[in-house]
Amino acid sequence: MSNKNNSKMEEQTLVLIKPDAMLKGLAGCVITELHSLGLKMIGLKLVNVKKELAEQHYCEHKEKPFFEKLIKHITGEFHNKENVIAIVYKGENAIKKARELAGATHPEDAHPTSLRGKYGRVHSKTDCFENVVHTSDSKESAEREIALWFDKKELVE
Ligand code: FUP
Repeated sequence: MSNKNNSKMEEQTLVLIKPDAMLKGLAGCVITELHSLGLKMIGLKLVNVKKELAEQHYCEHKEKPFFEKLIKHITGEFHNKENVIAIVYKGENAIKKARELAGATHPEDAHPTSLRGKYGRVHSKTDCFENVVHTSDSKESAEREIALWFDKKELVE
């Protein structure tokens, strides 16, 4: 019998495996850890991130001093032009669960067992937050970001 209350809690979130993690060969391991959250993967693709998509994705940070670096990071300019893996997960509290696994934005603040705590760093020469993954921070952001990265028909529901 289906539980109507459970379906109300279902949400979707966007996860991006960033170029630093791709260059280090961490994609498989990141996906394995995400699998442990018990969420359903409903979309996945490899993206060669162009400046326009990067700027749209991070539009809320447009005025921040680190914006340019952020764009260089996600477009792979710091990491040998690496691509990004974009994934949509669906499930109960998907947004909170994915963010907890990711850890705090600054890798040194991130819990040591989180993805950013384990695999992230701030590069001492570029000052880039090599923080492994992006995960949506709210339902509104998730909806906006998923629509930006995926066509509806690319999601398997
Ligand atoms: P998060 O939601 O944890 O990815 O963090 P934010 O949306 O606050 O920041 C987006 C990205 O900006 C982070 F992935 C890293 C980068 N950033 C910096 O490079 N410097 C800063 O001081 C803060 C954020």
